[in-house]
Amino acid sequence: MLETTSVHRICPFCEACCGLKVDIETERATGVQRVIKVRGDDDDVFSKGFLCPKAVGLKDLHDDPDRLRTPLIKRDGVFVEASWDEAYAEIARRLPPVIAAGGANAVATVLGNPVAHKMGLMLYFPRLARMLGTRNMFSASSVDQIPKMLSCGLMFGSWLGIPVPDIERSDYLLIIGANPMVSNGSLWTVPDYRGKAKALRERGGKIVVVDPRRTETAAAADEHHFIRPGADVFFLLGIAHALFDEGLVDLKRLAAHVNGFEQLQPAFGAYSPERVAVRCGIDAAVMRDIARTLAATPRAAVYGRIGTCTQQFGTVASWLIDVLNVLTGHLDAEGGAMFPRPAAFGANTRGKPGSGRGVVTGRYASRVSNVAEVSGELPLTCLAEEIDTPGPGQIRALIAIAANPVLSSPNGARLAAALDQLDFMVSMDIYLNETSRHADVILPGPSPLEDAHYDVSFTQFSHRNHARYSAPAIARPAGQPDEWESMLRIGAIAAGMPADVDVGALDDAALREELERALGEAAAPVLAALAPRRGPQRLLDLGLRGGPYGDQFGRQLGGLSLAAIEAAPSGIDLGAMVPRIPEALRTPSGKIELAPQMLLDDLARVAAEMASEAPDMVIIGRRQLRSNNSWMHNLPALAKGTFRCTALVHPLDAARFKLADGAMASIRNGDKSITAQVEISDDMMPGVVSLPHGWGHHLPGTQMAVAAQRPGANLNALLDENLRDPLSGNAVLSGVAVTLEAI
Ligand SMILES: Nc1nc2c(c(=O)[nH]1)N[C@H]1C(S)=C(S)[C@@H](COP(=O)(O)OP(=O)(O)OC[C@H]3O[C@@H](n4cnc5c(=O)[nH]c(N)nc54)[C@H](O)[C@@H]3O)O[C@H]1N2
Ligand SMILES: Nc1nc2c(c(=O)[nH]1)N[C@H]1C(S)=C(S)[C@@H](COP(=O)(O)OP(=O)(O)OC[C@H]3O[C@@H](n4cnc5c(=O)[nH]c(N)nc54)[C@H](O)[C@@H]3O)O[C@H]1N2
Ligand code: SF4
Ligand SMILES: [Mo]
Repeated sequence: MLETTSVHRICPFCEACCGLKVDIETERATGVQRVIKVRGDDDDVFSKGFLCPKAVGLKDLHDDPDRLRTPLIKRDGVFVEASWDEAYAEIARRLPPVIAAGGANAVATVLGNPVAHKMGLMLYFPRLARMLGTRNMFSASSVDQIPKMLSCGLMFGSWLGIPVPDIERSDYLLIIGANPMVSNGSLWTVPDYRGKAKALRERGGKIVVVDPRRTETAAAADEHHFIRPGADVFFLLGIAHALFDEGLVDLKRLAAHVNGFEQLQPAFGAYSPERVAVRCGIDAAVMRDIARTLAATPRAAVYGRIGTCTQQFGTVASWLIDVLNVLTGHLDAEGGAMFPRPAAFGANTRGKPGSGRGVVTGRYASRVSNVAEVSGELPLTCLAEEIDTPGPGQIRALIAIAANPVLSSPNGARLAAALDQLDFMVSMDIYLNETSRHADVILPGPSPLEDAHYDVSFTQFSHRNHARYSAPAIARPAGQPDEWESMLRIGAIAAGMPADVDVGALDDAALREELERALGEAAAPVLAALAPRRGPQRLLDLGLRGGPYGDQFGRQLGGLSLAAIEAAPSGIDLGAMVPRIPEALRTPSGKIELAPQMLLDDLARVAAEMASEAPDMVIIGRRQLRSNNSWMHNLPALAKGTFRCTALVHPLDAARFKLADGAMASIRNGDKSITAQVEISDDMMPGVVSLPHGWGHHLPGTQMAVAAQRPGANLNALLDENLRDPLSGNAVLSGVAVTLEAI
């Protein structure tokens, strides 16, 4: 007898967080379950049935024979399958001696992108970090969004209090260095960007895209302007200058809530549109027109993403984007760039409303290159040197959690060699891939369908407020622990406890202690109200009930709780974003800091760059609809079809470098070179080549049979790990000079 059920699932693959319906067939007699079909959930209050081609990958991922289902231990250089007890015992045998010899900082952690998509990993990593007590914490944030976190932290007071375009009520969007048509939004959770952009244009609104490539987003916009990679600061300064110059500045309601306004005009004085035009490659008239339209449109927003972050002026560019939103009165206004109000775990819904401690950087620095800590982490690009440079404080063990930095960060070859020098490495990963092959122990998490989910991260960036929960859809194999349990166990082992410690009891004790510290006497009834839930569900229930829409443990009738969202499988809509300033601010002054000193100071570097010659040919990255960073190339439904890891070049560049469409070319940056297939395209700005990242699956010792068939070229193998935005420490991934040669 077969039974078919259909369950709601929040897609864990990208930031759009679409609600899906997964049809599952269960064989009554044996209990064996199969995924039959994945489709959009039309009833989902947030995504309303939208899904992209990657969603079907959920079935392929669940079924993938290469997906690890058992821990692996490396014995004499070869991975062998092991029981969970054996794997933890191996960690207990090898991790504590590293700490005993080198201290807490001898162990490093590195977190990858899927951590943000997993409730258990996201909620429990802080516990692991506390038990390890190391300063050597690294993550994909520093090859991604940390410049935006820093600029928003300085301006608004919390690392993750980041405004997002209110697209459904906006009439003008300026999109810089982002391709939401493909990425489905980032630091902006916006399922079906395409449909929302179409609606915006149909109501008479306008979308302008600024990108060195005529992207899918640009093709569906009203205007597209090529920009020289890395030159966004000049373009943004040009617009800001025009706003002052033409008397268009109007802060509206925000005028009462800003500090530093008078410092802006003098700081921007040298950057008239006419002066920066050549440097950024955009006509002065275009910048002036954008300034006027922004000022004249009551509902408008400026948004930037990867292209504006992963460059040498990432933090300043990210700052200037929000400066433009403030100067035109569009920050925190309907149809502008607004602050979501998440139901739980919001960076700017906790603590006292209206002011806070703000953010600081550089509380410590990296050992080798003396690079400042930002948001409690060091740049991922410093990881290799911290491992391969001997001396006190050297990293000797690594815990990698859902991370593939050998492919996803610059100069992975150096990092790969460094990983082999470690005394011990654990990878919590579902594949034996380019990074986990270096581990001594690999702990595989459950398939996403076997895991519960709530968007801890992305409700903070959602264009509309909502709360949704997915219970596990499929029963997991016997003995498969949750990832949060594995993290707690590793932490306990590092803290000197035995490998078979009762992690449930540890979790109970940690929560009790935290609540007692925060609530004193009132902790006991709260704990009682949360019972019998445990683990992430208990933290989620606590977050929801104490959150801005919560039932406040009975004091707010009809308020949210986990039980309430469990009872609404397609989610609960919490309405459009609402103005939140000053309440959302967590700066010490209780004001928006428009002119943080660190950012003003960095304008000196901008001034110096203004005079420098632009390179003849530079490389940038791109994303693709059927791929997600480095790890979805093993899923047959996504990997099939046209080969996508191509180097896009403009016909003029193809002609001068004698490159033929479909032929191979060598791309070189100093002593680093890769070979990639050329695709000639007039969507490119002349002088710029675009290659997606996350490819290069030809490395030995991995177990990803489908990906290995068409490995592609690794963009990051060309890039220099020492090129960073000095303020945020973020890697420079865009606008790097290269030479091209036909093979
Ligand atoms: N040149 C260039 N480089 C880039 C970028 C770029 O634009 N250009 N983009 C950067 C960005 S934005 C990011 S976010 C980073 C991403 O950098 P990473 O996070 O290092 O890379 P991913 O490819 O996302 O790798 C995720 C890893 O998690 C594993 N995984 C997947 N699901 C699970 C799970 O449920 N549990 C566990 N434990 N593991 C899981 C995968 O097998 C894979 O090993 O790459 C960055 N690198
Ligand atoms: N399908 C798919 N979706 C994804 C991912 C994926 O790999 N595939 N990855 C997810 C992740 S981890 C993230 S962080 C998000 C990223 O989301 P987005 O930022 O929207 O994605 P990208 O396609 O990297 O867009 C960056 C754009 O910047 C442009 N660019 C490059 N250099 C410059 C520059 O100097 N200036 C300007 N103005 N533009 C420049 C590139 O041409 C590109 O179009 O996407 C997420 N969603
Ligand atoms: S856009 Fe695609 S990958 Fe992203 S959440 Fe939606 S279905 Fe999943
Ligand atoms: Mo990312």
